[in-house]
Amino acid sequence: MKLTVVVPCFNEVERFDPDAFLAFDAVSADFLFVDDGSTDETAAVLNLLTANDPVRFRVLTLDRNVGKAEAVRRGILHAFEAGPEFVGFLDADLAAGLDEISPMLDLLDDRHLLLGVFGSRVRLLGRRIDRRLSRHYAGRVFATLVSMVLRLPVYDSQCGAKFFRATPAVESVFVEPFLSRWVFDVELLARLVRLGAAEGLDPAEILVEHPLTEWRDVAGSSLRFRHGFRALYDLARIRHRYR
Ligand SMILES: Nc1nc2c(ncn2[C@@H]2O[C@H](COP(=O)(O)OP(=O)(O)OP(=O)(O)O)[C@@H](O)[C@H]2O)c(=O)[nH]1
Ligand SMILES: [Mg+2]
Repeated sequence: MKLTVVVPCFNEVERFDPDAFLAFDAVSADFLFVDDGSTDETAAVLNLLTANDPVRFRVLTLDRNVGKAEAVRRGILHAFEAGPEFVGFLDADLAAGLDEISPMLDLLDDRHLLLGVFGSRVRLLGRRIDRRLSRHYAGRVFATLVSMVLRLPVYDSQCGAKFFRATPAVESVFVEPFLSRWVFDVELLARLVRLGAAEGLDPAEILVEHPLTEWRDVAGSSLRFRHGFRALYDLARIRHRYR
């Protein structure tokens, strides 16, 4: 397949929409669901998909809960084994819909130096970005801190829709476990920037943010207010590690 999309899934039976994945055929893509110890019926729902089409839908089951960051990392490394042209990850709640994949892949197709395309929740005219106001403003403050730490004009590092050119260099970015369970996206960015710098490339040549057409706040998020403090602490650790 051209693209493998890694979908981290933890206790997603309430929010998961198998029909959306079954109906998706905009690009030649397969999906690798990473289930690390869900205690609800998530595994059964995912097995329905793999039974329906074992080529397009695969499940990587991890025996215990390792968190989104590690689930995504393990999924991406597993996806590389099949030698796709592109890899990426997308949240299972489809807050960013499957329709966002095609335009992001087109960017990677058109611009050969690009290594990563990141979905971005920008409230622009003609786009529908529905976020609770509290999350929106907390997100703006966090994004400003991320830009300062990475010295990078990134608008939204945390959006759960990211796609990459499946090169050995990009694979190397996923080899080491991430420092943070919640803000691994920031560390991922720092690693990609470092990768580009090693090749004498400016971040803007290898990375691009793509404003999503639609993003909807899906209830049932595993993110809690208290994780905010941990996220700030992890941001300081990432600054220390990558500066
Ligand atoms: N495999 C795995 N996936 C996880 C884990 N925690 C969260 N996820 C997945 O990560 C994605 C995002 O989780 P959400 O709970 O929506 O949290 P969020 O998107 O960061 O927060 P919102 O912006 O409020 O939606 C979903 O696909 C979850 O299933 C985990 O421990 N293991
Ligand atoms: Mg979500």
